[in-house]
Amino acid sequence: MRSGGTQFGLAYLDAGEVGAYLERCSGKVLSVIGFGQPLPLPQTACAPLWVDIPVLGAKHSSFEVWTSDAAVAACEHEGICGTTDGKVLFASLTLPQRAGETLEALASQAYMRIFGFIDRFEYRNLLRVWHYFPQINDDENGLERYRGFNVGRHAAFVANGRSIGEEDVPAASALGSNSGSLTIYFMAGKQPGKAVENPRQVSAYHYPDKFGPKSPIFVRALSVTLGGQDCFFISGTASIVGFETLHLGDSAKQTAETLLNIRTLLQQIPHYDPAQGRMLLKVYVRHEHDLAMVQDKVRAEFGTACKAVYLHSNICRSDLLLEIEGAYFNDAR
Ligand code: 3EB
Repeated sequence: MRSGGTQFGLAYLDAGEVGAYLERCSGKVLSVIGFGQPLPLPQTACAPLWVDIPVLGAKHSSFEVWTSDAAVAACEHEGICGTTDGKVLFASLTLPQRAGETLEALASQAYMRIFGFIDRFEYRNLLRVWHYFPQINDDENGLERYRGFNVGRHAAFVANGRSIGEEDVPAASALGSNSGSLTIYFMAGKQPGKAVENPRQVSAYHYPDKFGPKSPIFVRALSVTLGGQDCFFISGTASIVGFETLHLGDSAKQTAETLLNIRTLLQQIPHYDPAQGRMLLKVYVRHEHDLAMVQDKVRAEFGTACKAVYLHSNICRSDLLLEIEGAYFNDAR
């Protein structure tokens, strides 16, 4: 970060760094999401969100902190706490799954509440959404829970009159957590972003129904300028070409394919320059024993200037062994 002020953007911090960082960015923190072992944190506009996914490597916790270049105010509506800097709206919700209730119904309720929230504050454009829930690959009433989630998300988009095409669809990721309920956090804008799809992949919202009765709703990447930063949000990216998973059982080849998919997205940024800007990654690895291999390949691709956090998580297709999401920031010209 440049000296003399907070920038719009993202930092991944460990337990030894996050406290001082939050103090320094006081009044400009949009959102704090903790992974791994919980830790007491300095007060922010909304309470930090916790996601029960273990952090891989030497550290026990990792903190995802979104900050603004401008003053941040809290905004609350129907039990959802959010923050805004006048350009983006951040918020999260955690919905417990009660006995007899399906994840499909819960996903639909969650999205209806999200749409109500962003419409209320007039940040109607979802830019980036993160979804976490346990037992993502388990069966629920004859359907994999991730697939049920997709049915519910789809129903809410339809009920809200949102089109399922590039103009209304955010970048996203959906991963398994170890415990907890359905946890979603999101960023919405006054202005829409620009969707970027991957020519090597079928758009997720056009997946055939062999992957579930309703397609997932996300774009592969989204670019938007916020707070003087050109931002490029890369959705969860995996070893999928066309619509099929490639390299079944081969985590090294899946990693290479995933990195090629990310490279293909980055190539669509006008004037992309890997030597400039800041790249951050969240790498979700299904099997802990793949960590060193994945780290080596990610470092070879992006170098040491790229901050990467490694999490031990189930991926939304049972044959996927890893998934990588990213964010790239560059000073807007
Ligand atoms: C894929 O490419 C992998 O359901 O919101 C990646 C990012 C994936 C987001 C979502 C799912 C989602 O299909 C899975």
